[in-house]
Amino acid sequence: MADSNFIDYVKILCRSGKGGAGSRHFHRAKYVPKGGPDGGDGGRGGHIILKGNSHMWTLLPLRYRRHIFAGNGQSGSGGRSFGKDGDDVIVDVPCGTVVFDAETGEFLCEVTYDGEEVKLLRGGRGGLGNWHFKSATNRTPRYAQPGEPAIEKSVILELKLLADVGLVGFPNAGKSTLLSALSAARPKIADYPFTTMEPQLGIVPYRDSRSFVMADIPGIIEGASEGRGLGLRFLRHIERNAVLLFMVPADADDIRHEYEVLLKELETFNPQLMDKQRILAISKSDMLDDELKEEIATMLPDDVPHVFISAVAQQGLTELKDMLWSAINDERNQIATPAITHRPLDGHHRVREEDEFIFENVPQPDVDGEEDWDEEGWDEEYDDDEYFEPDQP
Ligand SMILES: Nc1nc2c(ncn2[C@@H]2O[C@H](COP(=O)(O)OP(=O)(O)OP(=O)(O)O)[C@@H](O)[C@H]2O)c(=O)[nH]1
Ligand SMILES: [Mg+2]
Repeated sequence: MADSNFIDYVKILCRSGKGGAGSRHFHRAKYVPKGGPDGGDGGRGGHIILKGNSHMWTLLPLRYRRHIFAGNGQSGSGGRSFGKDGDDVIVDVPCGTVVFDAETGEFLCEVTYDGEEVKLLRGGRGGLGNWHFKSATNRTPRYAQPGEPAIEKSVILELKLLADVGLVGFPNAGKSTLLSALSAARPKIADYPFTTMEPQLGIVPYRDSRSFVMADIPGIIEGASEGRGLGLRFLRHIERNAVLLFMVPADADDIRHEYEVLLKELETFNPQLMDKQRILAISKSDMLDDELKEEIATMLPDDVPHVFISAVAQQGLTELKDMLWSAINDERNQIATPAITHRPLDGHHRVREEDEFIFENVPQPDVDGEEDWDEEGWDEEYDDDEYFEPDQP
């Protein structure tokens, strides 16, 4: 998958900025023999902020940005001068990006809509300068706070596509053909399994210039939830869809069984997917005559509405769009509300080729980073233990 443009998983090392040290300084001027403490406060370290961008649809730009470091705050100085705040880093991500801790797999945050800003790592606060510590009993405090340390974290960003309708079916069910018949998307179509290797989005025009978004994901096979086929990688893209359109081809041996296998895979992957509204489309029904359709209809599961379609012969497509549209607009299925909880990543999510791709042949970041602090005027005299615990006179 290394050549692909659709990247839905990246691992990045992030570090917020360290707070600048407070200054320990005394006012000195001609005829002012004891000017008193006037050391200013250190500046705040830069935050790392994620920002939703609806023009992005993959995490590709981040694949080549393995380290994201915010600026450190500068130290305060005499005359109660504040140190400059460190520069924040704003990282554009596609809507639907979910962030996990790469060490523990714990869910950290998500970005869902355009323009939404989420603070991933907070910059360290700057230390207070020595003039804050002057008191009646100690008029010449010789200490100031150091800045708060930076936070460093390795994170995994995962993209979960936000589409109204997700196509669910075995390989070769005709999913891509349907997407190309309904939208301007031109996915590759062929009569062998796993033609589609990465998700595709298409905008489906509907009556009165309304439209909805449909996602074609790679075919699912039995055992996909355990990683067989291309399954697991892509199942997460249907977590965020309002409606799931199951597709079983008319020439399947047992339509009901295929539907149940698909359902079972989704349930094993994430039981919450069972709460989504489903529609069953019998694809390639140009191969059926009316009599056969009636016969098949009696054998279909009755907990799901069904429709016979043929993308090639353009049959049943209007009826299908009507069904999808009313399901999408059903209040219970609005994308904004479904509370899908992002389960923590487990071990086998993390050990993947992408990790190697990112971290192979790349010099590991300088984690101790002492020089960095010196550049920004970090005062060696203070150690972190001293923070917020100035010696009392
Ligand atoms: N007769 C008929 N054939 C169809 C129809 N829709 C798709 N096909 C054929 O079925 C085969 C598979 O179609 P695709 O759209 O690539 O199937 P897919 O579900 O996207 O398959 P994967 O991407 O491999 O998961 C192709 O040879 C299509 O021409 C249809 O409505 N009628
Ligand atoms: Mg396909």
